Amino acid sequence: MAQSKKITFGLLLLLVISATTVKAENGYELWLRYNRISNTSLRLNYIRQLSSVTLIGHSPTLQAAKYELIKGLKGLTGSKIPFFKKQDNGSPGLFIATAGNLGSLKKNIPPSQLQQCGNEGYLLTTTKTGSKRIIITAQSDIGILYGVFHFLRLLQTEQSLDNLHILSVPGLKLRLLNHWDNLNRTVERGYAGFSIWNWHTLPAYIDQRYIDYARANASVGINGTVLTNVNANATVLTQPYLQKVKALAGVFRPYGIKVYLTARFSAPIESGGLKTADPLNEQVRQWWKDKAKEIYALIPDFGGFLVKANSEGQPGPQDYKRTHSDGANMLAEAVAPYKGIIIWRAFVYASENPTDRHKQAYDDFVPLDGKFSSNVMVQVKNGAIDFMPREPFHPLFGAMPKTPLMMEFQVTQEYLGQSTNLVYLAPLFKEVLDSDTRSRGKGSTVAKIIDGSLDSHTLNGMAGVANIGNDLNWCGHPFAQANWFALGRLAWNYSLSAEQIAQEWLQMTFSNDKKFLQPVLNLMLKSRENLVDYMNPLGLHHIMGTGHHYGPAPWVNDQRRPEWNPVYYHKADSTGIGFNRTATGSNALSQYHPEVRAHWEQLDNCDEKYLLWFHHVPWTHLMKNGRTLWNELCYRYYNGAAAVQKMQEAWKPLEPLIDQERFDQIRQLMAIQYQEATWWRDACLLYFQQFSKQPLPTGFEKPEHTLEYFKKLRFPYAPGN
Ligand code: GCW
Repeated sequence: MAQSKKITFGLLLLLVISATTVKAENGYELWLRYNRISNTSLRLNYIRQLSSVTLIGHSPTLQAAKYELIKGLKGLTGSKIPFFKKQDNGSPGLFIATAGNLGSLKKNIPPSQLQQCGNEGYLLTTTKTGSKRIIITAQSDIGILYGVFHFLRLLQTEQSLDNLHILSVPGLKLRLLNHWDNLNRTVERGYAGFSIWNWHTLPAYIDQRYIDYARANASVGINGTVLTNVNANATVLTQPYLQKVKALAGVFRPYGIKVYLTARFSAPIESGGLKTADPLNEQVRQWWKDKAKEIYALIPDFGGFLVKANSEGQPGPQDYKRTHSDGANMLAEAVAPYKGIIIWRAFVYASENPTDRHKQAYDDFVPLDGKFSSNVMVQVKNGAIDFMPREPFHPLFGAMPKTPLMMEFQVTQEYLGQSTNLVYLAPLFKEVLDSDTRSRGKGSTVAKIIDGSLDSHTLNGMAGVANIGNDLNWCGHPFAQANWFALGRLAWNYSLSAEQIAQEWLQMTFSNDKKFLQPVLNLMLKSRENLVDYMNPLGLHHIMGTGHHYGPAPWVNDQRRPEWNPVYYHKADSTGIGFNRTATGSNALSQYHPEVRAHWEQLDNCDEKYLLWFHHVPWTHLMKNGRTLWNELCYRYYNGAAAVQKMQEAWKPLEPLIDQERFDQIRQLMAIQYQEATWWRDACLLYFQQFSKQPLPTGFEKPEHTLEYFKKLRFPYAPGN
């Protein structure tokens, strides 16, 4: 008797322990963890509502949907739910089929809604009559897969499944990742290890990571991936590499993801043995046509080429006195028979050109509006300089109505703390998308330019420079995963708020516990503004370390090209600081619509976020809050760094609420972030102080090191360079 009591007690203890310990996690599962739902009554309710799953059809895409459901439902509910594949057998539960296979259930769905689903959209709905059914339907298999991921997300975020009625259709057609991955597996501006593409073992070896990458992308609606760096290598266009690309395309296809490659403009010379790459040369044109034919024979749904030309040393049509449109149209002609597209980047600037770098892309591209073939898109970075922590929107948005413009955001945090800083980027993305270009009257937002609605373009899209590498947790910083997630979610639906997306991601990635969610949500939402304060307040930009872009280096003035020097951008001197881009300066402002200009043009009422972006401002200038510019600069830098300390404090008490592994990783990274924030603060203020000749406002702690100390710091092996 005593013995059996002991055993029961032991068992109980074990049960209690297993119910309360949080499982070990390394972040590999991303937001697709499918951990057991901790709210028991909710979990039991789900099990009741999902007494069976019927999934009609067996294409590879539907198989992927089924795999995800089996994995997801088992993990989330802890119960093995029976799966059926027969036409309606009447069982209550979840019923999944494309419109054509809905059978008698079709009467539950208004035909107009099915129509609206289009190629990729889906509908989640609950039947009103008969046995209770939850239906996931779409016009296409990929719509079903997207619907399944949405459905799982409802469970992961503990939503009610009663009376569902969700119709979801993507707002943008092309939702792409751009990998800046080299064939030797280094990643330009990659801070999460080496490239996930193991070119050496492809095509024979399919790493599980490729499949999990596709799952993660499909779960947020990403439907294309450019595998290679825009600083391109023609080798990827050779037959052995195309075989490898074909293998990846085969993995991604069921997940609705097309592959794209970057095309090195001089490939006909390097790889084809021709003497020229002149886009008007017949042999060159034929070479690209043959190449396209070769690629499409292997990969019939190949997306097309992304091209960086005549920028930062890359070859391009201007080498032959041709224009960007000549170059793009030649490639467009080669892929047109296969419905391929060309994405031509507008990130161009040249050292021979003395014009403010801010103006160069606009000067080059606006005259070409209307000259691009119909299967060309021009891909424009969100701002005119280069993915700075804060930039005004690129003046090309709204200025090329005859050309479909694709948005290029940077998900990898080249200038936003790389992979040691917790910075949630959705507020940055939203700020740009919501900016009003005024180009076609009030409400001509950047979002409406890129979705094609303002100018009736059918091609439209958004790309994000990926932050993915072969680190165990994919992105280096556990919170960097949120930026990949946010890019996908916004490309699908740009009207989601940064907060909604963060909340979803946190619930899926960490916990549904409100005690965790509230403080962390708060910290994520403030993180980008804090970073702006400790790195680039008030419109400062491009003052980071040379080459690797790690840490502050506003003093650098010895680079070969003027626009590679931080001093070119901040222009600090004894009279003040900032880049005069008004009519008395470079006049980059003239590239914006007069109503936009009006917010920025006058020093006295310029939106202070962009003050030093557009004006050279006296140190004694009075800010709207009454502080002098110098004092405000100090205040911002100190405030930004202090905010990181607050973040650390907010993180500390959360230890019991999540797994130890990720808690510790984040705690350590936050300590690094604090060091880096104070480094930025002290180095920048000591440097600018030489010009302002003013003391730190009273009460601010003195920097621990001298300016000389900061200037001597070297990072020869900083990543991503
Ligand atoms: O942001 C800059 C980067 C380069 C990059 C370039 C570009 C791929 O520092 O590393 O090159 O922009 O976008 O082409």
